[in-house]
Amino acid sequence: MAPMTLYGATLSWNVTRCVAALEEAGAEYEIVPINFGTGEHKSPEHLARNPFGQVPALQDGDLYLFESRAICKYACRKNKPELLKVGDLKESAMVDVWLEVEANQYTSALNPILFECLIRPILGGTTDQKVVEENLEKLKKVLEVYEARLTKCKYLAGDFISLADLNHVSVTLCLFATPHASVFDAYPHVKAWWAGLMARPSVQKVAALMKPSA
Ligand code: GS8
Repeated sequence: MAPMTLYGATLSWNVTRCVAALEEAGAEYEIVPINFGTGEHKSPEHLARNPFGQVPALQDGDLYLFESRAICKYACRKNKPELLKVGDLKESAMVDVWLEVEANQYTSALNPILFECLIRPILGGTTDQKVVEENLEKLKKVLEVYEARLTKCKYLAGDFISLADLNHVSVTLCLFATPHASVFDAYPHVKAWWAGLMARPSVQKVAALMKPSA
């Protein structure tokens, strides 16, 4: 079977979110970088893959997908459905809950921090510390909920690894590239959960790809 193609540079945490899922699912895939510098993401070829002119996009034969979390779910359904607990009504519902929490609580607090600390300086601007501080406070409130949850079970959806955990990987690796990694220190169960994720070969692969020299 021909490998899938993931379009987008691995400096983007939306792209590496997909890499974590593809790796953990054991999917065959290749990565084709898209050059923002030349505006390739707005070219007709790429707009045919992602009509919003964004990365990532995935091609699998005649199927084209965009939206990183939809791509992640597809990789799991195709290659390792147990990462979604397909077939188990209650466990799959818990996976869905924590997939939503990742997108709407965790990453929505993290995104402005990552943008201010990692992207704004590349664009020639200066980090807005007020935005960072406000969102660190939001993140701490979210992490309190995670700490309580991870006191009861090993992973977010239960005592099993799922896509809900893996979807946290790319943005959390980025958080550790900012000066604010110590925000995790107050949450021992969150730290242990993260250490467990970091030990997985799939996550190691993502971490290696996100290093600028990779
Ligand atoms: C967001 C994609 C996105 O913002 C997803 O796939 O999860 N909800 C979508 N992609 C950015 C890359 S930065 O990580 C992008 O392509 N930006 C270029 C642009 O919007 O022009």
